[in-house]
Amino acid sequence: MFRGFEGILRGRDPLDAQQITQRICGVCPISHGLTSVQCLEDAFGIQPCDNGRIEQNLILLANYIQSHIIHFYHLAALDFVDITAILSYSGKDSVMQQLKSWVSTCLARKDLFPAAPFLPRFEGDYIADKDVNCHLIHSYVKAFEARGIAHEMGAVFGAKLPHSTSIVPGGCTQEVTMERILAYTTRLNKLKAFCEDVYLPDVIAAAGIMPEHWGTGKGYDNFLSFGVFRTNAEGDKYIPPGVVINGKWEAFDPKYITEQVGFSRFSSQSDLHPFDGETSPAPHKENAYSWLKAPRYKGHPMEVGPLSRVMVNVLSPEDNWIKKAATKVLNAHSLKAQQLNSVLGRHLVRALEAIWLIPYAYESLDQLAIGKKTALPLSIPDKAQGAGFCEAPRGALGHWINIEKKKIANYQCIVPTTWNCSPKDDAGVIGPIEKSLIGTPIPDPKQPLNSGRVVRAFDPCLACAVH
Ligand code: NFE
Repeated sequence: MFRGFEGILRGRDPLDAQQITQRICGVCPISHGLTSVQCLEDAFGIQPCDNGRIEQNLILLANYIQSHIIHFYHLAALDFVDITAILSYSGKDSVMQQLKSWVSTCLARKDLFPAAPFLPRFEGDYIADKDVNCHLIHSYVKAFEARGIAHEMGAVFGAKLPHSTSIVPGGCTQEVTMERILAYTTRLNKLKAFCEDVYLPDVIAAAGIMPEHWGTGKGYDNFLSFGVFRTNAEGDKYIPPGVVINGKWEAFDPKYITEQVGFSRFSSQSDLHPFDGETSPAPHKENAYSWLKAPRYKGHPMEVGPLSRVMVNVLSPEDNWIKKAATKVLNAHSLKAQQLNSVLGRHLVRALEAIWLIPYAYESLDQLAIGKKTALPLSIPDKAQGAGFCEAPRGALGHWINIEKKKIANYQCIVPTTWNCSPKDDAGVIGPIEKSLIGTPIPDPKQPLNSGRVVRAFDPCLACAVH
């Protein structure tokens, strides 16, 4: 659904931007808030103080873990898990028993189908083993609790979640106290256990049962990452940025980003850099088939997301911790880096990222300075331009602002799913998910289960993509 956030922002106080853009989505609001704040910091000519920067990272990190868990269990797992296997559940867990009764009601009452979250579904080659299914359904239920813990953890420094009220250009308004550090740490301990003992083993178990999906969903060999988690005032990032085009690494330069609208429902001029971007909806435009613009880097469609964050670092000429960690996992599972460009590869690197970020969270908590300032004074310039580059859980997120007379004159967001779900560009070149669908085996065209598996492995969010 087109909402027109860019239009909503025009004419407003620049400080409203990080509150309004967080409303683009309830799943990744922190990424929008932080990208907006970085965009404003760039326009205001300020850098966050250390405490504020670390708090921002910790809020985002909590949102990453929440988002990765929701994706695997609540958005994608039922592409693999046979939910009807719960009918054979004979254990005592009360939530599992309730679920069993609901699924059995859904099967008996066909008239309830449109309202049910689990059925109807495409029929096909779900996991056959009933015990494995029941184990994964149990994890599905536990994952709700884990997501709740992650939201609480983000709210420690974010003041509330989903939509944080504490993030500001230059830092964060939550003071650093021992109570807050402990509140975050106790929740992090629980999430560490969930990610290590449940999430990653479940992904590996599902992959072991359906190894054919190492070979489905291959996209372009084009990967883009803006890098994320600022480690200092110089702009270094814990997950470094990078670009891979046709398998070849290069450094990221924001000047190469444009958006094309040849097949998009916009009458705006095509191929504009976001500083000059326009958002003029044209619902009835001939040949247009999407509310998404087609973002391009040097004219190429680019995949974004956890896989891109890994690939730009694995293929980087620089040594870095991601390359080391990824190589270790690839060797342990006898996999080649190219095999990650697949349905299972996208699920695996997402789960790995959740685990890899946990030691960084502990390290960041240690760096907080109790009682020291968390934000800086700021003033809004009469006229300025700024850009913010961050990584949302689903990939590269950029915001661009033009300020005139202390108000927002233009604001543009290019969002991860806009990259991944991009329609054709002006030259008719298809987007990354379109590309990854080609060649997908669909044994029964009436039950295109595999197409759902390919698309959902990217973790698309259309609310974000269209905004
Ligand atoms: Ni609505 Fe989002 C993430 C952003 S996806 S979830 O992650 O930004 O386009």
